Amino acid sequence: MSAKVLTLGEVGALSDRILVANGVSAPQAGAVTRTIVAAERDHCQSHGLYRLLGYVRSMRRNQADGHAVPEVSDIAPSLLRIDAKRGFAPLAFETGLPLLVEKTRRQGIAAMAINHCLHFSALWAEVEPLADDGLVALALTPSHSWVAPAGGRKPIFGTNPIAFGWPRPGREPFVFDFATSAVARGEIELHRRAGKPIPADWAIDKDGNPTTDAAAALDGAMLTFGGHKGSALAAMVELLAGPLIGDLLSTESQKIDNQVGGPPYHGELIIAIDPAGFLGANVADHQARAETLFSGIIDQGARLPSQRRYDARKITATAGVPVPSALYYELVALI
Ligand code: NDP
Ligand code: PYC
Repeated sequence: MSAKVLTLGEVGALSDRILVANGVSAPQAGAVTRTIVAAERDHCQSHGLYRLLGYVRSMRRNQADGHAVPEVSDIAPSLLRIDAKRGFAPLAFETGLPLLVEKTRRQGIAAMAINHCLHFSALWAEVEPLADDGLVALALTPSHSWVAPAGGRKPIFGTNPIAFGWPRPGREPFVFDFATSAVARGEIELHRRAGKPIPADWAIDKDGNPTTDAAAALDGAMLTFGGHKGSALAAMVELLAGPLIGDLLSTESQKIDNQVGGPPYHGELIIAIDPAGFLGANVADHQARAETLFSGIIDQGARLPSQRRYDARKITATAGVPVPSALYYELVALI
């Protein structure tokens, strides 16, 4: 597959131009572009430039409000709500972040609900800044109903990611972030675009049979990771980032999308914890104990989640990123 190499600056400029040309305001476009550049920088292509195709579809079909200005509500000492007003999630997140951090430092724990947002990004981009700031963080969001429950064959859950961040003084935080489906849907879509087969345990076709055909998988139902365990976690994400915060389930988001293939429209829950809340002056001692856990993992040849991303960013800063030519020209045609 031929590819065009872009610098990260060129990735950002292309993303901004496409969004603005399709009616997205500069603040909304800037925030989306920051997540797209970060994803390409970290070799997370399933949430990089390719997502612009869906963002633009949602603009052209009037699903997203590209000029939405997120509204912050300070609803309790430990709670805040951001109404994204049908705008994209990244600007809503950036708008609420300072107050979330302030409340967490004051109360020891705080939660931010983002409502009415279109969410198409990777969640590590949200827990990493919190962990960089010394806080423990958890983020959850449902998506569109693409995933069958363990023991069933009909899609009901979203791909429902869970992201967790733990601060590590003087170094990159411990962060993991994965879908509760066997894989993110974006990964199956990239396999379809590249004409590549998928592993047989990612999805079933519309007749309920295991499939290695990416298009048949997208037409059928994705599977949860770890069978009933992933299924229960997917349900938890639906509940915590849906009914608990007064927002939609993945089935409801799917209905609103009405086959457009745009970003899920729903809510997100972000919880932040200040280690000093429990530990007071003893934070450093206990963080040192956490480091022995990480050493115990690494010393036996295993790696920490996110290490691949952190390594990638050292390379892409100078080498740039390869973008499949077909995708590049499809994107340029959107301007
Ligand atoms: P992956 O299976 O690619 O990776 C999941 C996590 O596991 C990452 O933190 C990864 O770190 C880590 N990991 C992978 N291999 C290893 C290993 N051998 N040892 C230790 N850690 C490892 O993720 P998914 O396909 O499930 O999800 C991809 C992205 O899709 C996520 O960022 C998620 O937020 C996003 N997504 C977003 C949705 C939304 O609604 N907004 C919906 C669903 C998914 P590393 O990155 O360093 O490899
Ligand atoms: O890849 O499953 C996915 C996804 C859904 C919303 C954003 N990413």
